[in-house]
Amino acid sequence: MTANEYIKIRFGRHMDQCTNEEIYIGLLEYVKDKAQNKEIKGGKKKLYYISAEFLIGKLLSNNLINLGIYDEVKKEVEANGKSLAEIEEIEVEPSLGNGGLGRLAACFLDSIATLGLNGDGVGLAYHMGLFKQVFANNLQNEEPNPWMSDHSWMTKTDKTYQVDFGGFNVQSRMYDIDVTGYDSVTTKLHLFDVETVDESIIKDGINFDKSEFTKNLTLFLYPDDSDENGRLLRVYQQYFMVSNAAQLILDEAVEKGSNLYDLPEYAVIQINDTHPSMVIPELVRLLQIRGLTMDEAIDVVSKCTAYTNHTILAEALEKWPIHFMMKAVPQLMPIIRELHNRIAKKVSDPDVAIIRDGLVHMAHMDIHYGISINGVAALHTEILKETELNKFYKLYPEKFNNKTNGITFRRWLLYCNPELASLVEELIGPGFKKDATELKKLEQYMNDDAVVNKFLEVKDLRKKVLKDYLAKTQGISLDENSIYDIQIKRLHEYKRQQMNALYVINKYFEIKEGKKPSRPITVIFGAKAAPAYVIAKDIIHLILCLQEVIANDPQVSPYLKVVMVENYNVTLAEKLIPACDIHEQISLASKEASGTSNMKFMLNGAVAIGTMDGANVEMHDFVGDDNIFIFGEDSDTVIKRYAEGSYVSKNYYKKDKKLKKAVDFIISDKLLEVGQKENLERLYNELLNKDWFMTFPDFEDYCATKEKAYKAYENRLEWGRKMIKNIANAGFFSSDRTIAQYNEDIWKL
Ligand code: GL2
Repeated sequence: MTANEYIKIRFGRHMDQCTNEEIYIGLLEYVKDKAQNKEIKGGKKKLYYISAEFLIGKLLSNNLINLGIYDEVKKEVEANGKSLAEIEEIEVEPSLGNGGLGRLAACFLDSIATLGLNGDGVGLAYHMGLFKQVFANNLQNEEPNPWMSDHSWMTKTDKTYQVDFGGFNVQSRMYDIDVTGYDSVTTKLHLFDVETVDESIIKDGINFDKSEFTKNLTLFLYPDDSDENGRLLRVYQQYFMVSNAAQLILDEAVEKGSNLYDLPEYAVIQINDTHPSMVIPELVRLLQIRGLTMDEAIDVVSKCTAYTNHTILAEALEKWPIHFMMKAVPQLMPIIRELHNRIAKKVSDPDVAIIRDGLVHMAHMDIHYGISINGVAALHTEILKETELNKFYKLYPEKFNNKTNGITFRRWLLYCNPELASLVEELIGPGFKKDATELKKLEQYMNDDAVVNKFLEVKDLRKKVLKDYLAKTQGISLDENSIYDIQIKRLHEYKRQQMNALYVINKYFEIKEGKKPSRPITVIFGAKAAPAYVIAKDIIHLILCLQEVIANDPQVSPYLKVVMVENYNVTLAEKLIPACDIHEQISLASKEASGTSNMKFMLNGAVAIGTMDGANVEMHDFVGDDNIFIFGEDSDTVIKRYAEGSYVSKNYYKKDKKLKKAVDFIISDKLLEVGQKENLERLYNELLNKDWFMTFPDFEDYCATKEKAYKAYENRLEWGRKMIKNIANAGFFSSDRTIAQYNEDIWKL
């Protein structure tokens, strides 16, 4: 049945008589039907990828592409005088993630299905997801982000479980989203929810009564944890997620014939960061209820789980106070104590203990009781082995391995940049769609000027598309002849958006002094700051103030523009990335575990300005010095400086006049005209007295490297060659490669 015929039956009318809403609903149901027909038949062993986040993005076009019916449906829609792009706008992006970690989980599901592996995702159905960002008075405000509706990709199942907390229990419900593989099978994303959740308790912005746990359990992703109830809620959420997952895992194994002693033959669990770590004691607990002894249960579980570490920042290596655990999940504490004691008997070093100073170290539990621990880029894994987790590495060298992150080329090339995809196909054939390493064949065209010009033309076209999109959706006007210099990622001091902002200030002064750039520059930011992360919000404030001051300065505005897009999300990324000329990957070396937007930009022919951090290092290995702009101190220098505790930001400020002038501008009258004194002064003082992520030592090199990049951009043909070199070498960063490696080394499905 064609989409047209389906819609005719569904609405009793031909497509051309339907509204866009009706066509959207019709297509959604049509696609769901098709996806379900491709459900994987299953195998004995199954992967459960448990994650607090799945940043899946809109699904209509993605599913049409993966099911191989995109062109056909688009034609049908157009033949009826409608536009698929407009129909897509009706879909609300599910807001089930925050950043790279969540988007990675979504790319992984796509690749798992594409490779035909028996694996499902397990997470939570947050009603409001991550907050929606709204700007007012140059400040970030947070609003609820409702995305569920009657017509959604989620299908209600009849699976429900009881989840017990200290003093109360809840009944869960499982909802499924089909995950279509590219020309392959369909797997599932299982999202758990609880029926007592009550959206009406949300008051002004994203505030709600944090003590009403049965009403707020699945309201928000990462609810504010700046107070005790907020932190408790996070424990409740995590336990709710893993208790459901554990019950599902055991049920499915038993259904397939497991006697539970052989569970490792039926299930492997990937613990994505430490949010799902409680799955270990929960499985031990449930196995005991089902008849295994403590010894047997621990033995079984420790053959089933694997842990991925996504950051060396302490804030993400969760440690929960025992009194929280006693309150929220008292049934787990005896098991966690047992897990702790067994290790303590063998290893006396308190640094590797599971319980220390009244805190339960979740990552330590994962490492002692799992089969694998992996970092997400070569450098990151080395840092884990040599410094952060060195003592664990010495205990279990065989458990440590690297899995450099990847992205799905279906969404991040075929869907988001069809013009580039067809140019590539015209040149090297369609093989790259299934085998990303075939992109390498593009290198043979690097000296063919006619071909190079075609790549430049596609970029120009995508810059125009972005311009139109931002004009329409956010009232922003761009100059498509300017250089689009883009930094889009979570707002965090280690990612150093503040350094980019200082560069902007520096450029502003240069232009005022008459040193005009040969081509206008548009510096684009997109970032949400965690609601309780004060300095991150101050950095957003600074950027928004700069945007206003510069836009209103006729001397500067023809040459420099700052744009901060509102509510940065997957949908915006899909428009920004294909249009980008230069992307900013400027984290403090050693701090960005991998980065994944860097890979998406590379694939879309943008050139990076970056530090030797995360996956930038591997990108540099592939493309060489001429095709990526590397600057700044390396991770060894940075790690050493932290160890010595010798960094004094003020010394750099005093030495470097350009830097001093830029930093002082933060609290200048000019900025205070449009900004808040409190916020700007706080940020100024933070930089001057702390600058924990060391922007000042890298500033000079950063400025010089940006100038080099802007200059290089003017040689259009040479720049086009850099673009091709980047695209041609992006193949390694396909999540199909990453997932194949996970399977080969860890999951063994
Ligand atoms: C992150 C890292 O910061 C990022 O560098 C990495 O690419 C992703 C995926 O591995 O994981 N860790 C983390 O907590 N978030 C990330 O994006 N949110």
